[in-house]
Amino acid sequence: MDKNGVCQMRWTLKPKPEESQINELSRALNVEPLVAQLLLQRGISTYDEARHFFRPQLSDLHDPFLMKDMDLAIERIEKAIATQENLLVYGDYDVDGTTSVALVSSYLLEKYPNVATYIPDRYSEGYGISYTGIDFAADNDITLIIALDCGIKAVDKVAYAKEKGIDFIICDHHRPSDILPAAIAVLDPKRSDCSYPYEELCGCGIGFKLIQALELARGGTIDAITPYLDLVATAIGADIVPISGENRVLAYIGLQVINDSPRPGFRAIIETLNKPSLTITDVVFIIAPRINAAGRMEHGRYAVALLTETNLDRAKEYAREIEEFNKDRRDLDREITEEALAQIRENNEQERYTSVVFKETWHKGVIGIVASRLTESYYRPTLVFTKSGDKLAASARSVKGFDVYNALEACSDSIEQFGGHKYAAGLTLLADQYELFKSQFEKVVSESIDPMLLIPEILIDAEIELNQITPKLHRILNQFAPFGPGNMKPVFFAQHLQDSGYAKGVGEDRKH
Ligand SMILES: [Mn+2]
Repeated sequence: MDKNGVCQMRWTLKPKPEESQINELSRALNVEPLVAQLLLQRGISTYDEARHFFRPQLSDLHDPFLMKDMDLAIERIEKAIATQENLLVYGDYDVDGTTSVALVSSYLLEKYPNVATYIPDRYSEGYGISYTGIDFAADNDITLIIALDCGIKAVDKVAYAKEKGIDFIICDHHRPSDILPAAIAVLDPKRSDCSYPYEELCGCGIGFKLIQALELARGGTIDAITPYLDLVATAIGADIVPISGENRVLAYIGLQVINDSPRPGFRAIIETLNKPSLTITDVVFIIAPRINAAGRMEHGRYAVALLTETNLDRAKEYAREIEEFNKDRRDLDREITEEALAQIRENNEQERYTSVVFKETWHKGVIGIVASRLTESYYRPTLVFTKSGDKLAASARSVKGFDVYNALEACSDSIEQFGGHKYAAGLTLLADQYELFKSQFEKVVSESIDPMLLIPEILIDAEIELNQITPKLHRILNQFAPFGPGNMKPVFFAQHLQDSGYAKGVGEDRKH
């Protein structure tokens, strides 16, 4: 933001495809060249690809048995059911994890009663498979754990479970390391030896492939499991995976389920909204934060309870509970963001390359959200610290094009532990290292970042003449939905326009 409070933006025009390609596709589809251009920019270059894009159908989904180890997973689950074993469906506390657990556990419960669920505690157990969770399984005579949205790196934990006579089936979409856990089956399309045709499924998407395989192996059809796609669409939106290929089909049909016949847990939330229908953006900004709030403020099992409830009245009670968690989360998030912005101003740190803020009392469940909010005011790599036990813990967020994980690695002598990826990471350090880390991180970023990356970018699909904007164009652009990574809402620009004097700010604070 400049001193007048105006946000500077960097305009980038996407490369335009070859004119000949545009004309060819435009003729093949009988659409305007502009529409053909947008399709080509989204990787759609033939009539057939366009047909799949505009009319996603369940029959477009891939055979689940193309996934490496799927046969082993199905065989083990069927054996567990046949011999009356106790099963545990285990998943992470975020939206992808809790929707996965809701999906797989409620499907299995349709067929077989001895199925329990487990979500680790965000604060005492942390992300992924925990020893506490395995001990819980052992104490309850559970002999098979199906782990969802986590587990691909849990080599030691899976070995520990094995010692206790517990088998694992892992359904994960995170990138594996060289050694896979010694599970009965490891379903992960990112495995180098897995030839599944689509790599970008989320955890809940893999859970869906698992139940699709179970259903097919039992002689059923896809129709039997279509009602579960409301969960999958929600996870796809919340986990920010590309909405391309198979994910587009799952999200498209899943949104129809959300709007036409949502499960009671979703209905309970939607009924409070006053919206005729939900888009994927609504799902991301309305449903997902509520489901996440359970794990942040209290415990992820509240989310699973809401998502698996079959009685609407009880679902409404759960939804009210979750609404309270979400309200608390929002209040904290607003309060802490204000305190953090004040800290930056008081320390005169407006002109730095990084935002690094800390207060002992900030709630650990919202520091990641606050870090994202701070980048809206100061667009630069950001860390928000709070106290965690006898150490400090932080959530890091980056700006587009800058690898914050690498930057943290360069400061590793003042950090105790860190993990994450290019745009978001978490770390812990000793309290007496904070000031050292803060200056190191500023130095590393100031020396390595391309200053251009500190100006937010608007990515523009195409130049347009105002007379090209017609109801017909609007209609066809609507058919590009659902939008998301890999298929963002088209952005156009027009040149030589001037303000005729009637422009005015709109919205709550006239900010837009
Ligand atoms: Mn996930």
